[in-house]
Amino acid sequence: MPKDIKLLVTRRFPADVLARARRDYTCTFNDADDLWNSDELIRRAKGHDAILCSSSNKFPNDVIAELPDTIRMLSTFSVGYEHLDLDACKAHGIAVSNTPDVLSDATADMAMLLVLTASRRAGEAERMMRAGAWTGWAPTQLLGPSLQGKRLGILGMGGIGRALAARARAFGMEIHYYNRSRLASELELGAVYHESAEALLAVSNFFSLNCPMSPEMHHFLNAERIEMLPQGAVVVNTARGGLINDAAMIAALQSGRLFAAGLDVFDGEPNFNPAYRDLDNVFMTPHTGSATVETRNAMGFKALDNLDAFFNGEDPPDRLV
Ligand code: 8YV
Repeated sequence: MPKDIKLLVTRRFPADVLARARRDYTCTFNDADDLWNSDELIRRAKGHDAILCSSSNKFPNDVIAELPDTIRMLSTFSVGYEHLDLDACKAHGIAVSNTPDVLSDATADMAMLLVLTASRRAGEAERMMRAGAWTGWAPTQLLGPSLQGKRLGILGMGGIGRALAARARAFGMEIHYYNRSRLASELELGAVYHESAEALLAVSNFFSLNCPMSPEMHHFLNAERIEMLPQGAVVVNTARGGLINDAAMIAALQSGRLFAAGLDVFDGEPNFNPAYRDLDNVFMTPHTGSATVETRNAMGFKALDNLDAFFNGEDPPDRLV
């Protein structure tokens, strides 16, 4: 690897990832792990050939346009790439790659965790224990719906959706899905395909968002679509917060139209609608779907593999542009 390639590393990624980056590139690191704004990103990019970033770094059209001409590649440490304007990158001759597949299992684990914690009221239970408010076992204490025999609707049957399906099958759930295209039967494994997202909503006792974020999907789960879900459904989101209209979701959780929600991602995160904090039937985690040691290392190594390929004159395996 040409050590003279200058790489800007925007976040403090896991130590083994940084060590490999340091070994192979001339790096500028962000030891404080500050979240640089657009102006800082542009300023710090000067004198570099490539950027290793995360989805917390936003590269819309105007930022891409202001990047120095020396930048030839953006490698994002994420499967999602809605934070990068791909058209603008293409127009400016900047290659882009992401890190698919390696985080599917960890993210599906988190989705399953949210299915369980939301339906079995784990947040409420834990708060009760910590508050010393448990007065003893009771026959109807903290009851929630069983998973067995229930329909889990998965919106987006890519790697994460399929990994969630495998887990949910083991819990006795019936898998339903909507995807842009129907899967081959060896990938479908008996899951029931629906012709539209709306048809999927209508059968989903449990509904999991596992699709990419795009302008068309902004606030997909709005009041109208929540009404399509069966009464008392449970919603989980490990994809992107912007897929949900929070006001509609909060109203449905307050009224009991939805039984519960499990949320790992939030519109405008790290800020989020404070009304969620007052809802007992919401279980929340801070965007930690891929947060296992092995997964975060694998994401970093994949991001570096893509950079290595590009600067060796090969096509990056996960090239988006
Ligand atoms: C990351 C994610 O933790 O990969 C993604 O798209 O949302 C998460 O796995 C985060 O985005 C890191 O950039």
